[in-house]
Amino acid sequence: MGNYYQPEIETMPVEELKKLQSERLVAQVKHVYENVEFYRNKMDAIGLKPEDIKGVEDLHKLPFIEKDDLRDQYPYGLLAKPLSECVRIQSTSGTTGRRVVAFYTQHDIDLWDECCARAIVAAGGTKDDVCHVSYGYGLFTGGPGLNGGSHKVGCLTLPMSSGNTDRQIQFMTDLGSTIICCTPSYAAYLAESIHERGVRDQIKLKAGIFGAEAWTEEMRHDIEDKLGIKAYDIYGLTEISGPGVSFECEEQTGMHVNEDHFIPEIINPKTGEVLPEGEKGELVFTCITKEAFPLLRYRTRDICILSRKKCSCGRTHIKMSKPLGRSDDMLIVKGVNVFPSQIETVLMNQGYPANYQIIVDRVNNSDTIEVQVEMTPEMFSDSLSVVAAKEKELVAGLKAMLGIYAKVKLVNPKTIARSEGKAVRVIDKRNLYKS
Ligand code: DLL
Repeated sequence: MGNYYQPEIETMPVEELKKLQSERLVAQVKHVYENVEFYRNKMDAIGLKPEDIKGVEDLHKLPFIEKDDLRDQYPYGLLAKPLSECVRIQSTSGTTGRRVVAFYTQHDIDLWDECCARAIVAAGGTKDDVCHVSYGYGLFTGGPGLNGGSHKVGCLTLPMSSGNTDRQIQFMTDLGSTIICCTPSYAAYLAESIHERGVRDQIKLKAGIFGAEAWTEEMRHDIEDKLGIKAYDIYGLTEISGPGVSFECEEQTGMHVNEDHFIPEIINPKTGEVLPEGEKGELVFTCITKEAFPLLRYRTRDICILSRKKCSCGRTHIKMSKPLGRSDDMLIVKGVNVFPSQIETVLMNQGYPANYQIIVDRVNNSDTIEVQVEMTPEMFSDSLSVVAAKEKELVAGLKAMLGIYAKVKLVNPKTIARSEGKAVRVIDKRNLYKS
């Protein structure tokens, strides 16, 4: 049996949990129908009344909501509470065209913090721990979420944010950090840096809480060995609240979804049909406790499997597998969500042809992205320094669009392989998703 932050909820018998979900779902549907025109219109369009939703068994009757809906309703269209009751926004990283802004009341923040506290306690955290949070702070949900969870548990919280590895390691050794929260790629980089500096014996870490991007079991073992810790996965997305939508327990065989707040479903991404437990498909979430920004049947585009197999930790909440892929073309590079279409927009705006390739790799545990673009025949005749200047211009354009550095390589006309079917735009050499 494990440690729980809220044992009565985390180990609640499944029948009771379903009852709780049903009550909360009914109230939530009423809340959004009354307060959000978007939901009212969507439900009216299919003749669905709030009273038609009597419990979780009726969930499938509700229409889906997708990222495009969020974009269309930006910024205030999905708010279900007056702005005067909202205390915070968080947003997805980097992207201008596809920015998602999520709103929180104080109650929403409290519940989110509790979800993260559950993850920290599941990783062995107590008030005696020193919790080192190296997720980014700011609009990104990683830092604020784990920070809030750490406070709830009563750990001494180090709000490090990302970057400045020397300072990270110094605080870690001086203050005796015992739990580290960051992306798995940064954890691997930190592990390497700690070894390089020869300070491994001064590190007191016992656990890591890693998420926000895909990572493999091999990477888990590597980080665990190098740092002498147990590495736990944590999942979440800005739209649904942030980290802590689900988290791993000591069994390390999937992440328990905080089902008292989020109802997960798996659907066939092509037909929208709900699939039975154990089948692979797109993960959909319904928020049943959020006040300000409650999404119902939100399509995450993450491909997963759900399982209610009994877990040795004693938690009854359903487990989701690590995401096994995406049903759209979104890439996560250095923790930033990148859509190939954004890159194409920048290229087109600067007069390049649609012959390009995006190559993503991981070098020394850090993601790299290179965009190879064909020059037009006119550009080709230019001198080397002109080409270099053009590359620089594209790098700046991409930085403005994506928020990260992408290397640019201009190549000769007609050198990028043409395809007879769908163009292969993205080559991801990281092989992060395994099925
Ligand atoms: O990445 C929230 C988060 C912060 C989760 C810190 C965990 C730790 P977004 O930036 O909105 O939010 O990105 C959400 O990231 O749909 C997944 O595709 C991916 N993702 C998140 N966690 C994992 C994970 C945060 N553990 C998107 N494994 C999601 C694989 C993950 N992919």
